[in-house]
Amino acid sequence: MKYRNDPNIPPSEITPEPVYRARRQLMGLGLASPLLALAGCAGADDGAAAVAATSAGDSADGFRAADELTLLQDVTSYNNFYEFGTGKVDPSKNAHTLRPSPWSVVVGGEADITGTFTLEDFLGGNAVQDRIYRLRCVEGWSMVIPWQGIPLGDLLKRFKPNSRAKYVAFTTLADREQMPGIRWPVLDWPYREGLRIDEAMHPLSLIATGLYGQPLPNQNGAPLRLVVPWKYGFKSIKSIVRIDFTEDMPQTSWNMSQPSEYGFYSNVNPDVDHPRWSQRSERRIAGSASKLFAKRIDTLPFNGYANQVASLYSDMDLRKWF
Ligand SMILES: Nc1nc2c(c(=O)[nH]1)N[C@H]1C(S)=C(S)[C@@H](COP(=O)(O)O)O[C@H]1N2
Ligand SMILES: [Mo]
Repeated sequence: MKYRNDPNIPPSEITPEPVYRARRQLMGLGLASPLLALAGCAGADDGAAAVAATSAGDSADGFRAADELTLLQDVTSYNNFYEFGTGKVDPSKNAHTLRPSPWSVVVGGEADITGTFTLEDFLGGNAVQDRIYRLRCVEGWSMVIPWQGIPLGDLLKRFKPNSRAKYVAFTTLADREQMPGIRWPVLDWPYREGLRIDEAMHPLSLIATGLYGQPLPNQNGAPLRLVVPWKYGFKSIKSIVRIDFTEDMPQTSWNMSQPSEYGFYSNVNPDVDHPRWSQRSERRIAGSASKLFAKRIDTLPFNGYANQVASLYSDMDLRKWF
């Protein structure tokens, strides 16, 4: 596929701002207390006047967002991956110690087929697909990323989940040797996330193995990570080593850390403020504009994927089930 942006902007143009930002955030929040959950939520972005967001040009299935892409340089240097540090540039500096190959994935719980699978066996020869998804961090910034991957549902079906499988739980690697951030009790490691089974089976839910036509960079969750574009970014768990089908709603790291701030569903919802900041708008990091001056746009319900996913929640009060 053809990418609409030239990812080769000189590093000199993009480096200072994220460094500045990361420092500012760490200072502002008092790094002295790593237990304080700064995590996927290191303070809200506030900013300039709102302009309308649009999902008008998206493909009908939601697989290809029409929005301007985020530069590869920004996708790989402004990350949340707390296992490698809590600063935005920490994962790009530290994740070289992750060894994404060889890799295996444990599949367990309520399914006919369970066990430990090599990455190749887990992916099972499914054709890799191209997707362009918006990803909206709960902190108030967003990106538009061209992913390569396999629909999660296509992978899960092969393990034949049984009728008790109501949820799917995901676990990230937690290896002190490969992940320097694990020594800090910022979150209750390993990082855990979960989806309801119908959410997991939705065609938009993707297991990404690459971006911008290259293997997934370590800082973006090599060798395989979840991408659920209608939910806040923290649901998109990286470097997955374990998947369990469960009858009960699984525990998730952010919900365990701050249950009043992070619910299980975490659907992008401009009508439900985070307790510490508004979720009405977002800073869109896209194109060659400096991240510092990234334009502020309105946040859309379900991150602009309402046409595709709102029916999953038709009988739910989304203020209660945030
Ligand atoms: N294991 C793990 N997965 C994670 C995180 C993390 O800290 N650890 N951060 C989450 C958050 S808060 C966001 S916004 C996205 C960021 O993905 P990106 O860095 O590829 O843009 O990853 C999510 N997945
Ligand atoms: Mo996030």
